[in-house]
Amino acid sequence: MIERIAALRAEAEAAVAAAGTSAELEQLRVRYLGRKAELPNVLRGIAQLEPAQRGPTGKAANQARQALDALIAARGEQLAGGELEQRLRADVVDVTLPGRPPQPVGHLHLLTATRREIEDVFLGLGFRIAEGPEVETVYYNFDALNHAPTHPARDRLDTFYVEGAGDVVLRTHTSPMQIRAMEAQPPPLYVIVPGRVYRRDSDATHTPQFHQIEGLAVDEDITLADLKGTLLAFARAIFGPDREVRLRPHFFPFTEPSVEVDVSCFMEHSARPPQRCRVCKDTGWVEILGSGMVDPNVFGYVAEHGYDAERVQGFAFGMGIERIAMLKHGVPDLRLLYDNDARFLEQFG
Ligand code: 2NM
Repeated sequence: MIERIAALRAEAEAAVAAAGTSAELEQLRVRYLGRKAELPNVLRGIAQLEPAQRGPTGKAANQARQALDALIAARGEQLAGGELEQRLRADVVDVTLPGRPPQPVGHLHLLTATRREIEDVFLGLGFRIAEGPEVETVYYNFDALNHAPTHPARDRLDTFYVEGAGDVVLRTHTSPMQIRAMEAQPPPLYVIVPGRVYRRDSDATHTPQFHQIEGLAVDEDITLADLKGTLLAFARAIFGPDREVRLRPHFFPFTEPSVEVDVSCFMEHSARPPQRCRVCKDTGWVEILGSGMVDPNVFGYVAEHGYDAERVQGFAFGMGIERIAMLKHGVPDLRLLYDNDARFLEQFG
């Protein structure tokens, strides 16, 4: 009997050591230590043995059971630990992954995306971005920008004056911030100023509030060629690498000479002669912005900040962000940009 116990014990020990899973181990526990197993049966039958054999047999069977118990418990912990590891690895949740199905996250408004696109072009050319107040003084909005006292834009029918505040207006362009930028920093200065501007205008092509980006470069030896090269780089970055620009004489109060800048038409013209091109009316050119060499009178207003009109020159330009966005994306009506109709906006994700 003692030999049988030893054989059972050895067999069970080998099986337990070889068990690969907790479930397998549980089957072994039932087989060797369960109610109907051989070893517990031996222990239950001790009383029927010869008195001389009861002691040694009972002792061997007890030891075998205890040893197996301990072995199964130890192996069980080992297996459970490994299985937990595996489950943790398999069940890992990466909370940074998009949901399934992916949830729509929205996108920037066309005007914001266009502003950033334009900003990126000029950042790449070495300009920095400055933003300033939308409520301005007449001094910054008109006087320091060389607007004559009789200039029509000063009229109360054209500009929003803040009631009871003296000479305070909603800025009609972002140029006042360029005067502030010059006051804050001596040349060389390369700055663009994006932002909201306000004019008393409201029809199919004008809203009383719109967005501009203006630019100003002041340095020694700045010429009209620098202006043209800069705006050519801009036009190609926004409207395509094959674009050309052309300058047409114009008038602005703060620049002399002043020009309007056209970009060569970026529409496909080949396939449909009977209809006129919607973008360029078959002229081949599209107006995109106004520009010019900074009038020395403007530097006169910031002379004490290091802007000596005998030493520095500058070019400046201004464009409507709405116009650039509409041209580039073929938007037929300005009001679409402000209606907040998702069916329109979602086309520009
Ligand atoms: C334009 C056209 C031409 C302009 C001028 C200045 C400043 F500050 F230098 F005087 N800022 N912006 C300018 C010149 C703006 O917008 C159509």
